[in-house]
Amino acid sequence: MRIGIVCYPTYGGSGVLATELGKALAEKGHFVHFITYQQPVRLNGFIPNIYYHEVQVPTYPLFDFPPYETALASTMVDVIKNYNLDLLHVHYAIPHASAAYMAKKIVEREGKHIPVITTLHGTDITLVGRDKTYAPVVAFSINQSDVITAVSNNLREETYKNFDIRKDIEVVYNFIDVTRFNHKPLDAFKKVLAPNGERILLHASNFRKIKRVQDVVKVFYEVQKNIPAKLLLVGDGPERQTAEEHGRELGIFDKLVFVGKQEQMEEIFAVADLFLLTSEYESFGLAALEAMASRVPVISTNAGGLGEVNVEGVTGFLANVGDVATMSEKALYILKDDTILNEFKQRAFEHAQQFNIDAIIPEYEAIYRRFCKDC
Ligand code: GMT
Repeated sequence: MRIGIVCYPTYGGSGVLATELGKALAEKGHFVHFITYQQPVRLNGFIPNIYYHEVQVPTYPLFDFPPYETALASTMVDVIKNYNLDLLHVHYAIPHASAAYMAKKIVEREGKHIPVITTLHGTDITLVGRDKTYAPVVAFSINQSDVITAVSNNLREETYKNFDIRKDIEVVYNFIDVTRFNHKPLDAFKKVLAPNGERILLHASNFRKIKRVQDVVKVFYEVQKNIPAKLLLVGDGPERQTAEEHGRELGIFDKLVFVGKQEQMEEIFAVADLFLLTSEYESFGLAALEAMASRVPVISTNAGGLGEVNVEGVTGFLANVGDVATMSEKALYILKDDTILNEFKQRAFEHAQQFNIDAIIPEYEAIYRRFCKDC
């Protein structure tokens, strides 16, 4: 099949997921065309049947806001026509679903039907998309998609709650390549981080408000009072400074390791003992799944779809948003005892297998085949 994929090319979960999907589809012999404003971060290395089309947004003195969506729709039209695409799969509704609708209507006038599959990822529905400034266009363009998918049951429900959607929303869970995360810890790396055999707690995110990184620091504060521990914080964003400040105020800054944005997450997960995800909302929590695939148990909130990924008492524990006391207590329960920790590690790894790429890619292919019977 000839598939156009539209996504955000940055470190966010939706872009990572879309890029990994495109790479996996290409490996299965499909022709995949990425249409984005920048090379997707995970699109590293040459794969012959992957094409990357950069959306150029010309500036003009009149434009305070260069019209990205128009440039995106025009690029989609070019790629559909030049490569005779069979379908478009857009990730994150804003502005991808509405740009796809525009492109679809343009090529329709020239006799070409292009099915649009829209995958909803989270904040496109629960945060940004709900904003009145965007909501009517988001609802309209989702309804115009030929297929709508959501990455968890919770996000499906949230979408129905927040928008007047008149179509079925199908749940296709996020996935990971379990072989990629099945790494042995690098001893040298572990020694630098935790020279005295401290437990390593890990948080990775875009440090936005919704992640409540201050709760990660608070949980760690309680943990390090009881056992030798270090906290590794990966990623960057608006709340990083506040988290650093919080660490200084609590007098534990020397136990915090902020490493900024990193690409080789599998090396990092491999040295961790526990993953902390204290978000106010997560549609799914791809980072938690990556941790589990790396044999790292998870302490998370029970917000959104996190309960569909992290299983209470099996792969880790869940607590109400802001309930630092429970999260700390459960973290200590897991970390205090080697046997308990190893049991959680093993179960986290086993549970992650059901989200393996091999199981999920065929679900997307089956959706595509509805529109492309003989390709
Ligand atoms: O919030 C983020 O981490 C970024 C955001 C994105 O769209 O890139 O993530 C959302 O999509 C991910 C992939 O489907 C999910 O795993 C995240 O849970 C979701 N984030 C939120 O719902 C806040």
